[in-house]
Amino acid sequence: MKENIFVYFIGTAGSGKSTLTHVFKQWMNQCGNDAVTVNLDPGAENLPYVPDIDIRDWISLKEIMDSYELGPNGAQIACADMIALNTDDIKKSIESFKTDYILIDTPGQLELFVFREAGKFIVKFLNPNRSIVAYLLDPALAKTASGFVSQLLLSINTSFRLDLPQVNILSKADILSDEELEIIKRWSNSPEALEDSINKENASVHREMSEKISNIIKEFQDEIKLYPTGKENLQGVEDLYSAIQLIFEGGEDLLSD
Ligand SMILES: Nc1nc2c(ncn2[C@@H]2O[C@H](COP(=O)(O)OP(=O)(O)OP(=O)(O)O)[C@@H](O)[C@H]2O)c(=O)[nH]1
Ligand SMILES: [Mg+2]
Repeated sequence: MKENIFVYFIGTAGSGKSTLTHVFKQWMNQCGNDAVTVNLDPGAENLPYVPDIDIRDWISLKEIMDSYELGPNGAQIACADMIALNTDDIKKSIESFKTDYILIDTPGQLELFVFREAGKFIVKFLNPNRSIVAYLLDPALAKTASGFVSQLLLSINTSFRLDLPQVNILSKADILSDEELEIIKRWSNSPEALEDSINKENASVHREMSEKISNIIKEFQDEIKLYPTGKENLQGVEDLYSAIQLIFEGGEDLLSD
């Protein structure tokens, strides 16, 4: 068996991380591949799946709020740092599964995992060499050119912070009309089309800043490869899996072992 791959599902609150973690595992199981799910969100309520490993077994947001008299946001920050103290247990738990893929559902607010040192620490501790970020762009926030750019900047920021291979996903693609999906695809294929749309959208006072931001995006990627996914019919998951396999195994399928 090859060394396992850690996939971190990261995105803004409500972007579909937990759902995609679930859908990805379903797809893996259907294909006869082995995967385990890890919930790293101590405040998660009503997860769409039952995690194989659950940070809530070690840390409870409610208990932290009560013990330290913190509000939900302060408690989330305290929890984010406490997760790092439990990585040894989490690692042992993961190792007990002997699986191919570890699907990690990160906390609702992206900044808890991406901007705090605890996130970096967890990645390095679990496996720095076989980890990838599956970054979810929420279509509800990416329908306008400026919204799309803001989402891309967060994606670049995540890449800058965690310094891991990264795939960009357009989650919940099923809520977009065909026309909306085409426009977003055009923006991702052509920085010029994106810049053109930003210029049409923004008042001239913003134009100079928009150009500078567009240049940053161009420097990172000439073409932004976006993987649309949707929870119905496991839409887009096979392409996402192939992209991850390509990065780590040169495209070789697990089943070919
Ligand atoms: N139509 C549609 N809705 C989706 C999809 N994925 C998620 N949703 C819905 O979007 C909402 C948020 O989904 P979650 O998977 O909980 O998102 P999340 O990023 O884990 O949310 P937090 O952890 O709370 O930040 C839920 O109501 C989901 O049912 C999808 O592919 N299609
Ligand atoms: Mg979630």
